[in-house]
Amino acid sequence: MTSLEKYQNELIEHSMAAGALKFGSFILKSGRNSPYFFNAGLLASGAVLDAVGSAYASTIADALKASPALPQFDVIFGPAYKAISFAACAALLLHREHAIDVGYAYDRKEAKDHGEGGVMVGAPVKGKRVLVLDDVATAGTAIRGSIEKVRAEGGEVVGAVLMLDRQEVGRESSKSMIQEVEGLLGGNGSVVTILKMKHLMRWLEQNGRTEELARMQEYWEQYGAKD
Ligand code: OMP
Repeated sequence: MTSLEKYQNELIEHSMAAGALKFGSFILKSGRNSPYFFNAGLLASGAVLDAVGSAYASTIADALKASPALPQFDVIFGPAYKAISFAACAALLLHREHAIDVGYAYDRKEAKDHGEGGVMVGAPVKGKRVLVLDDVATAGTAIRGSIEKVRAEGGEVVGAVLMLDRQEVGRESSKSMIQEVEGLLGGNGSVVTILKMKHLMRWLEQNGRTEELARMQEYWEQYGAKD
């Protein structure tokens, strides 16, 4: 793997300093015992959000220019709770650093039955091309839920952007989570990520953290999605 982009390095360093990225022993939602855990809820200061927003914005802007490209979109949707602020920062930094102006929307976990009502807040998604933004994905359960929510509101999901793809194989399918979610989006939809497990391994290697790297390698051999 080639060297890390500046924004990837910065996001890892901020995440380590904030205690959001930890190496050790952690039981996941899947029951797997992982040598690392990423708690995006701890990315919680102005400086850190600046790095997070910048990393999302650079990943999105690069993907819009890539081939095959991330399709053009009108609105970023960040699901409650953690992704709400990240989606706001991504929209802000897309505008400030890349001159791309898109809408920003999020949902409520409980529907409001008065005032404007409903579960969606922010830019309307009905009839719009929507990019779903989320933090960590393992099996893709959360991201699938977000796609359904946007569709239920009449939006067309054209892609997704993740902070971290843990690159794990599912229990029932030999396909990676990314392939499965892209399949759900149809022909043109694509899923892009700021970081993958392999980037974290590269960072450990660059920083001489050999013990942690060895444990990551072991986990990768057991559960890594090698596509
Ligand atoms: P999926 O919905 O299976 O893709 O997993 C995403 C969820 O896993 C997150 O919303 C967290 O609840 C949790 N998680 C992390 O936040 N960080 C990790 O490093 C690993 C997990 C996890 O349990 O797999």
